[in-house]
Amino acid sequence: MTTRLFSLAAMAAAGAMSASLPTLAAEQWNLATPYGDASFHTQNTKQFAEDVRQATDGELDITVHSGGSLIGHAEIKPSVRRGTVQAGEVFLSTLSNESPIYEVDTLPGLANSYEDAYSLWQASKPIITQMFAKEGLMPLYSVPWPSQGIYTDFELTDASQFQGLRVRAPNINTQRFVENLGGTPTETEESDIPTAFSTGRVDAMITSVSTGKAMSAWDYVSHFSDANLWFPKNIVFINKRAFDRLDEASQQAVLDAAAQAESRGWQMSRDDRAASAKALKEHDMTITEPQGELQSQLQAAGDKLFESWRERAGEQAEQLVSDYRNRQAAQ
Ligand code: PCA
Repeated sequence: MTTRLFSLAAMAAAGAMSASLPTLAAEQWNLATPYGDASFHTQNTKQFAEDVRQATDGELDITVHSGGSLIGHAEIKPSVRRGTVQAGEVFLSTLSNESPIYEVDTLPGLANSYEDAYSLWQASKPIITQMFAKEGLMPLYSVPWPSQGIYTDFELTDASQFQGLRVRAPNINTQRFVENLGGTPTETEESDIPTAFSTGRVDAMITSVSTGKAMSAWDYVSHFSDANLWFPKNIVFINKRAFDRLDEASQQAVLDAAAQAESRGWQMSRDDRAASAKALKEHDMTITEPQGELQSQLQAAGDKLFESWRERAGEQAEQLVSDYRNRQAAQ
């Protein structure tokens, strides 16, 4: 024991003399995300980690494990709660089975632009922060995907085309939406999309242009109906005990880098939306906006979803929506 203490002290002294040696106190964190390196979300989160490293002179070193390489999507939040990993990123609406509050960014007709989506996030942030805090978790930032649309291997012109169609959906409300249209929803992780199509498990999918591009949608489908359904978000969060263990300067570095990641991420989402739509067209995909009858059918399926949410959601959700409406009016 004495020897070990002595050698640690000696190493610390040597470290102090040579700036190139890492300090003994450097804290190592792991951050797990289901999304791959091609995703702008992952690029943003890696930049966040880099900013923290820079700001703390390497005292807090966050390794981002992308593409579900460390932990599967469903296990990320429980693992951060337990402290097995210090940080995680999830698709917020995958938590919808825990509370209807987590459904707010997958409700049709509520927020159909980045401005509205941002107001909705501001209105939901206090409640979501409270809910995370109850589990010993602390949200850092949240960034939207571009709005969701429908990929098919034919031109979608009428909701009757959903009959018998197996549609890949990434969360509960997208599944309900597909059911309301008469289709058969299948929950599939983003990374499993190519296999789901190539093995014939799905015929169509609902997602953004970003995921369409990242998963080479043109290999499986020919049309994207840009229905502008909603702007669902990812959320990056940490274990609160791990945060409390950091010294004050490192805590501040995390918070500052998180604020930057949030504003950078919203811009990245806009840019990626434009670049991805362009890539889909370059791969000969046809992009249309739903018109006439189809538009009203999608609207009706969306209204049904919204009404059923209102019934389930309760007072807290009513409050959230009214706060959102006030912010939207003040934009
Ligand atoms: N891409 C992810 C989440 C939403 C999106 O646009 C997915 O489809 O799984």
